[in-house]
Amino acid sequence: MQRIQVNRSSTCPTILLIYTGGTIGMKRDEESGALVPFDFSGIYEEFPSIKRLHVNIDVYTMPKLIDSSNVQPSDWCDIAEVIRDHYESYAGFVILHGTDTMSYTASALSFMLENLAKPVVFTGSQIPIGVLRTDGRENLITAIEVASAQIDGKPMVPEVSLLFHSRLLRGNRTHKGSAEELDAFRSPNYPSLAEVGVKMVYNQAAISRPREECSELQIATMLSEGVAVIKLFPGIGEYTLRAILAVEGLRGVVLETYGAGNAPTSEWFLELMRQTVERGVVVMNVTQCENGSVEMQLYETGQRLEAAGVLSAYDMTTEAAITKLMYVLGKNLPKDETLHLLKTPLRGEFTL
Ligand code: ASN
Repeated sequence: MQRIQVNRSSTCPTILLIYTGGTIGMKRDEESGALVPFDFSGIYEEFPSIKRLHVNIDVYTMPKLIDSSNVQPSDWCDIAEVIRDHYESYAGFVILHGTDTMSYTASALSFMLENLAKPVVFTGSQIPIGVLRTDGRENLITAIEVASAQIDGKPMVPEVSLLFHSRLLRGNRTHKGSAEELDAFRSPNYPSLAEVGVKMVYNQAAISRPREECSELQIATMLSEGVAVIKLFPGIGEYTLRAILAVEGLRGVVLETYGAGNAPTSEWFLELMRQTVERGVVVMNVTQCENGSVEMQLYETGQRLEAAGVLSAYDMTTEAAITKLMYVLGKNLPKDETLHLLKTPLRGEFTL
């Protein structure tokens, strides 16, 4: 892997910019006119204004720059390892990532980086950085500012966050909500960690801080396979559902239900859920609604699901629920400990 030191001044904080690919890294090749990956080691030449941030920036380019649609859990592990290997040398980290799966990576990393006490800020862009009207320049500059910001000599945002357009959001609360708008990310059930306007206004009460006695950063790279998402719809076929749930190696299911966590009360459906849970598969209930929380006690349709052994994911995004299942099941703990971790907010991913 390549690591380029761009600049260093002992009086400024130093952050590590980890470049993984995505639209933000694209620039038009002058000869061919095609969009090609931009070399971020030339960041100061390209954007001299970055020097005014008084931040030293080292650039770490991942060996294979990818469109984020190609991201796999092994890529999350590679990013986690880069952070771990360079953790002590940097005040914070900015991850340049494609927007399509950025919420999945940010959610996964929030769980995988155990005892994190420094900022890890994800950003990207909808328009390539080499295009005049790019949103990447502002996103990049603001993400660098967040990763290096301090309060009382400590990092301002010591958690995994996602900076896009005019908001800094908790990574595991995000969802890419627009394929076209520059304001592309939503945090449906949690307030912004900061609003980016004329000033950066941090929402101190919403930012999570490590405990005083926080131990060393550990990374969890054992992520479970066998996780599936099932979205309910009126008319979902019994045989389809049976086939999905019968798949070999299935360990966890994120069930996207209606409203406050409701599902059909037909006997075949509930019996199938019961059998699946009895087989040891964890089923987590996430709402299909854009915002709000699962509340299985509210209606009979939710109560029956709870009685079948389905767990509430409260107001978690599907992205957070999938990656949390991969992370928790990857620990291969006894059943009661697994359930305890799933029912506990580990990184502020849901509100009870
Ligand atoms: N397909 C791109 C990606 O996710 C989209 C983007 O970054 N805007 O890598």
